[in-house]
Amino acid sequence: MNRDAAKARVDARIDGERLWQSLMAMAEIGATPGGGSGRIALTDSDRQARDLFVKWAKEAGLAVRVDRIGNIFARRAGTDAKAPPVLAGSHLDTQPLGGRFDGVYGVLAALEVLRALDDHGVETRSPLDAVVWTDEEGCRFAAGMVASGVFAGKVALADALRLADPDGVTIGVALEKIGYAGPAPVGGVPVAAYFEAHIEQGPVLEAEGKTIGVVLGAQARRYFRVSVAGEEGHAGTLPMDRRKDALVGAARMVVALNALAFTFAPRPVITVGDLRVRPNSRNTIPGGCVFVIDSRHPEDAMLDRIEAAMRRACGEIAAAAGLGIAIEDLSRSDATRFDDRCITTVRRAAERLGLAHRDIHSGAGHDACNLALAAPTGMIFVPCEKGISHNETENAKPEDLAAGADVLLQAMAEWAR
Ligand code: HGY
Ligand code: MN
Ligand code: MN
Repeated sequence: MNRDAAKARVDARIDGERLWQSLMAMAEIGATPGGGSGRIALTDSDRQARDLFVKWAKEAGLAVRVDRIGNIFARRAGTDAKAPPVLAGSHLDTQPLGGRFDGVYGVLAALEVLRALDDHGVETRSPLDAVVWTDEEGCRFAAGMVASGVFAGKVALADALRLADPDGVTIGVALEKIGYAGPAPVGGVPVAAYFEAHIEQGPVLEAEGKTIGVVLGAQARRYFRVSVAGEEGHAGTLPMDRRKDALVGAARMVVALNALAFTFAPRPVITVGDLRVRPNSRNTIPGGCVFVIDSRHPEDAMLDRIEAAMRRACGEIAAAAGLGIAIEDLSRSDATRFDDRCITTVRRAAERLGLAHRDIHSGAGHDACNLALAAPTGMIFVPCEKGISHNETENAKPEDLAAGADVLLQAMAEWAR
């Protein structure tokens, strides 16, 4: 290791056992039968996870504050209270049948870094914040990464608070209900840098035997809500040729969207995972069907073409079946390129720690994609078993999780000194 590298390295290591234990304790909240986690945003299990994080943060002597969209910031003071903070975090909410590491790893790795810096008596000039972003997954309120979007100035707070779940409960009401409608303004403050540690949620690092992914950026993503209107009718009496069956129309659209993905190169990913039928009764012909399209591609321009093709395909199917159709833009995130200085910080930290690493792009979206709009941002990936995620069997090795947290410690300390 050269002298500069040795000088640059902060002499502190995280406690891997404490990190692992905190992950396993958090995984007991909203544990699912298949061994995963189910903590939908702003439900009681999300509240319990938040409460546990706040308890640990206070026990670690951190100052905790909550902003108006429920983002939680646990602060370790620096020597200069006025210096812009270095932030690190992720999300505690999960998919309905999610894993024990997606999001929660980045939150608890950030907390572990602050604990370890205390253990080793390391001072930083800037304050350090471990952050929990509200509702990253967007399963319930459909936008996804909405709270980090407000923090980064991409989404208006009022619009975010008005987002409603299928039962009409808004984010604002749900935040009040779980006691996390905080007083602090959302964002609008200078941030020195943001880092997010996350499992890769893909197979590359494990396949190549690499411990650290130096994340260069993330692909573009667009969500659309498609509402198909037909006519309710009696399943037993209405002849087949006189029906306006909204579910049959929607099903044809889902199949067409899937086929569309194979007609572009490089291929996008197009998914319909959320589909609701009205009135959802076995002996009533569906009069309405609403589904969400999740479409992603590395290039924005290609996603423009893919969006036009998707709108055309759905429109033609609706017209041919005499169905009404409305396609609403739910949320979009352009292709993200992280800050070159943060990318170098992560790469050098991996090298200093002697960890096998490689540059990588993220197929998944992250709160870091929003933070990148407001501050120098970088991400650290660690392998997960067979690349599986958004699945109860999601798994990762304690030693890889610890290595990622050590890289996070070096990265945060470098930007905070
Ligand atoms: O959907 C995503 O990319 C993220 O995992 N929420
Ligand atoms: Mn995630
Ligand atoms: Mn996720």
